Amino acid sequence: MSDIHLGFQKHEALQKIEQEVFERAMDQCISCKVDFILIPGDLFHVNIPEMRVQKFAFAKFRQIYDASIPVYVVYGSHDFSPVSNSVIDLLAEVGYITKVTKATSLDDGRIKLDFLVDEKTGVKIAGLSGLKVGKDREYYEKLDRESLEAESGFKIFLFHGGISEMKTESGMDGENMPLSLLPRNFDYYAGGHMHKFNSQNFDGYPRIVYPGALFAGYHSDLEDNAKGQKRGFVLVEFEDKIKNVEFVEIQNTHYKIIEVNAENRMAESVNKELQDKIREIDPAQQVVIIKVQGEMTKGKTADVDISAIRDELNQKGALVVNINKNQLTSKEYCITEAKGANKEEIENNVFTENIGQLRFEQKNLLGESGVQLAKKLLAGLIQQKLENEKTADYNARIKENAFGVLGIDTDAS
Ligand SMILES: [Mn+2]
Repeated sequence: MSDIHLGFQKHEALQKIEQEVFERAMDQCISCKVDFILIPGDLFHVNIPEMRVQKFAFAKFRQIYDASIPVYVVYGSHDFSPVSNSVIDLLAEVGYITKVTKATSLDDGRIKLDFLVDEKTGVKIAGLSGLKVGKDREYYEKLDRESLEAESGFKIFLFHGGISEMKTESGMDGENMPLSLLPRNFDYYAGGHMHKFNSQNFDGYPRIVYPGALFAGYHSDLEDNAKGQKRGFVLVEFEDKIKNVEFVEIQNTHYKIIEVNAENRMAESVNKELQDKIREIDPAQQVVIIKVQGEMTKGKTADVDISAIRDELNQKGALVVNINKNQLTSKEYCITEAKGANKEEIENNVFTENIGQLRFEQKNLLGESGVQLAKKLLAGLIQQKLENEKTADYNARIKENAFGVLGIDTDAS
């Protein structure tokens, strides 16, 4: 299994699903009595996830360990740490999982990978972690392939990255590498990074398999789930050769998706369609995903009233309401390009040229005073989090800045 992304979810209801899906997948491995588990990266969403996540992960891996099931892991691009500063390394330190990558630099500059042998089955496993974008390729190009390819026996290669020949997910092409960079002649290639299940055979590469994300690791994964993308892991049966590769679905939750095309329409008619559509569904205990896209003829994108929709769905018991307006624009209000010799000038010009498109009753938000206010607000919002500053403290500080600039009394609310 791969791309579990533990710790990605921010919403409590989704955190619970993320945990349950992981636990059920692991429980199923225990009840199937698998010989071992392979995780080719992105087990965690970040290298050091919050304590809540570490707790349930350690508890589950302890059970896997007690069931005598080895877990072989490489870092993904998310849980990677160049200095072994990842919760992956803690799990490896206590012996619950085993890091596969055993690389040594040869005198000629090439990189030699050693095999690890699974005690019970004698399977030989080698692999490479996913690195930050672009670094992988360099690493693969330096690999001492001959020794990897010549090794006898049943061999598995773990890797984290996209393969151009297998492209199925749009928008990720730039990061993919050619298949030929992988060493040949392994019996099975356990791939991570691609979030949709994909299994293909190529000459010299008999089985390249991406199980895909176990639940969701990108925001778009939830949308894909809502559109019917199945999630789970891959169960592989082998003796001296692969006998069977089976996708095992793990259910996660129930979804409702509402899509509205706002192209050439006005905000009122988009709002009306949204309201009609949400009344057609029963959102109780569902993850509701609302996607509004296209270029409106009139009004601001903020006129598409999502807060009323969110309230109504929450009142009817929706588990989570996700609203995606990323691809919604308006002809009437679009940021015009502004030039300038420096940051100060560019900011000034952007605000001055765009503020004319706004219609507010409060006159101080318009004209020169509006520009000055916008600049002050930007200066207040642009501040970075301080070292060791807690997120809650940072959020409070930024809000205070903004309300201060706008002259809003926060105590009154
Ligand atoms: Mn991933």
